[in-house]
Amino acid sequence: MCAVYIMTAMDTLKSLGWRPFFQSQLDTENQLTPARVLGVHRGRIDVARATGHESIALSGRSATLGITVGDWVLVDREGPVVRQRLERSSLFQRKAPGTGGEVQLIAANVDNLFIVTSANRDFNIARLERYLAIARDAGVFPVIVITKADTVDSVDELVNAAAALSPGTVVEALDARNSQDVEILRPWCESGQTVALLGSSGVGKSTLINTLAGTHQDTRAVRQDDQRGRHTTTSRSMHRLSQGGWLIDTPGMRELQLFDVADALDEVFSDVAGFAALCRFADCAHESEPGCAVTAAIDAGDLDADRLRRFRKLQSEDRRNTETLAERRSRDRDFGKMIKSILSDKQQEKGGKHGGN
Ligand SMILES: Nc1nc2c(ncn2[C@@H]2O[C@H](COP(=O)(O)OP(=O)(O)OP(=O)(O)O)[C@@H](O)[C@H]2O)c(=O)[nH]1
Ligand SMILES: [Mg+2]
Repeated sequence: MCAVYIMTAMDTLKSLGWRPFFQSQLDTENQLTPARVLGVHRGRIDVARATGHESIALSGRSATLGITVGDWVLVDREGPVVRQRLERSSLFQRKAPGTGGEVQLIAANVDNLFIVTSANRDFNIARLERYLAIARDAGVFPVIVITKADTVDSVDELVNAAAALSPGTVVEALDARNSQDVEILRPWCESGQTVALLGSSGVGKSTLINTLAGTHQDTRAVRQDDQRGRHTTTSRSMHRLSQGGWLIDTPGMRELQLFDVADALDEVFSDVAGFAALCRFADCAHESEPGCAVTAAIDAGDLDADRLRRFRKLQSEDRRNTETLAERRSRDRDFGKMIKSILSDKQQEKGGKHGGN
């Protein structure tokens, strides 16, 4: 009877996305059970355990664990208290908008990413390259989904342009409201798989989830004049597909700044990086240096000058943000050290007083 229960619980965990990677982090001694974070609110999280769903308040130490949607946490078997956050298999994060140099977590433990764009003015090659770099960096499989294919005569040109961006890129064009069309995405949302959807406001992320999962999340028409969305979705949430995996909806983000993704950029732009490796000088800026293989490739028509320009733009944004964030981390570390030393001075003072008494 007990063995049957354990198998059922394990099956439920697997369907929640549980993997050997998480299992290996469990300490068999303690009385904690794993739970998947489905939603994060101010001071609370919604989780799913093998035994069902619940909402748990975060306070004290659990409030400092930096929990995001998709995370696995360990919860007390008896009471609803979060004790630990497990190491993540993947993480989406961005530099928070503004100059503060803060990092904002988007989603964790994601397997596949639907990069959603629409067959209208939202379609933008530079934006797709940015999202592809984010996917590579997070170690997740990207699928470019072009929605609103029903609104244009032919979507082939857009599909070809997107497919040419990086070797092996999968591109699907569809009407996100049409249940037959979205079936093409099922192979990436099988049981136990977690898929995050990223894309500008109004491209149809929530619509796609509603059609795939049969849910009724709010969606709103884009503005007629510029086709822009209205930021209808305001928080991240996970949605279950019947007999399938999980979809994470996210609000359309105006700004998705890169940081610490230099290697991922080299992968996405492997064509440019490949030519650059042939330049005579290792630090070639691909401007007017002799023996520059990149400018030679542009002259020969083997490389698009615009692609090089976009690569450089993303590279310099990445370098700038990486520096800002490193500075902030170092400031935070110094601040932490200062607080520690003040506390230890105070403790010593107290110890001195007690010693004197
Ligand atoms: N014709 C057509 N309309 C679509 C398609 N996908 C979405 N829409 C419409 O586009 C509008 C915006 O869709 P949403 O799903 O709210 O977009 P979203 O990406 O979730 O937007 P935010 O929540 O603001 O980030 C809605 O009116 C949808 O009905 C599509 O494939 N074809
Ligand atoms: Mg939405």
